[in-house]
Amino acid sequence: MIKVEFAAGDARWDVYEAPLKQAFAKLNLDVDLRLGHAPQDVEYIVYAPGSYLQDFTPFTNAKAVLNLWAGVERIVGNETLTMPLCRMVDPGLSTAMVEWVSGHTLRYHLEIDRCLATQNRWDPYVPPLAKDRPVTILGLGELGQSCAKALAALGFPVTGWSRSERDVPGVTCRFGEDGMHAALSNAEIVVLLLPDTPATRDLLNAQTLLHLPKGARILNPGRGPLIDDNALLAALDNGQIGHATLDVFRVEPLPQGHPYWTHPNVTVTPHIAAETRPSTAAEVVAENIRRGEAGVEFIYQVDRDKGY
Ligand code: NDP
Ligand code: OXD
Repeated sequence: MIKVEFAAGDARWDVYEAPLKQAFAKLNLDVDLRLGHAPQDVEYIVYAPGSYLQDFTPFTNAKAVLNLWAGVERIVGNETLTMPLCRMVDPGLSTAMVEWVSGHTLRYHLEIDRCLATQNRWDPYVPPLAKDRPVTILGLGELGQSCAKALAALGFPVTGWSRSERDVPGVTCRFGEDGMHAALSNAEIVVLLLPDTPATRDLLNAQTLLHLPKGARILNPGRGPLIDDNALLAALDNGQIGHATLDVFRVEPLPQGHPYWTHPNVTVTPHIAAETRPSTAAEVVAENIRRGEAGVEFIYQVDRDKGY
């Protein structure tokens, strides 16, 4: 029997146990899934941030750590982790992110707040068509590309930015440091879907926020450290940035008393943009265990040097 340790937290066990078992059965994998195997017996570790498991040294026979989250910044630098680390790419999670990004983009595009604020008077406002509202997505990976395609399908002119050169049909693609200025320069709405790495920290800062057209709006479902918070607050106060919808923060939960809670031009959502969906994610975990047993390369393996 393949011994799989569920180290993604006791609270998740209730929601993941049945879908994982079903996914293993579907692939004819004979798995002993538990919380609390003897570490030296464990062959695969199902993981999530916040796990009790921080020291992987005793897991001498583990063939891979399978993360239930897309983002790996809280585990990728763990020096006791010597086995392959795979992140989550889950169709359910991607769909959720497309819905969150599309919904909040349309809120800005249609000026829905303006409409809600004028419920006591007849005050017509005609938004431009989507084709006249440029949107930029920083990050053209699994989630960035899905969102870029969805927004392009709604008619927005979409520019995407990545580290290496990408080609996404219907999307203007820019890359590298040189491409960033061009990606920001006409963006009325910017979406951050980058990982948190040393190279992406404070990417939106006092200088780069000035590359955006005045009044641009920001959606951050990526990670809190992508934005220099003080620079954003200053840009919101002076009107350089019109509004920001933030799902992720340097400290989560966002501490009471943080200026984002009360800023009139900030909407906080509590890291709910895209939750991993157990039924689809379980299939990804099972597929990687199948691969490990067949000696085939894992999917969605993290590149430790790049940090994502
Ligand atoms: P991917 O790894 O598939 O994509 C990351 C993208 O970022 C790639 O296009 C990559 O470039 C680009 N990138 C990385 N570093 C740089 C850099 N230095 N300069 C320019 N571009 C860079 O990740 P996903 O799309 O799956 O997820 C993105 C992030 O979304 C996650 O890391 C996580 O932080 C966040 N997330 C948030 C959730 C939420 O609920 N709020 C849920 C799930 C994820 P390249 O293409 O060249 O590699
Ligand atoms: C993730 C997240 O990385 O939920 O999957 O933020």
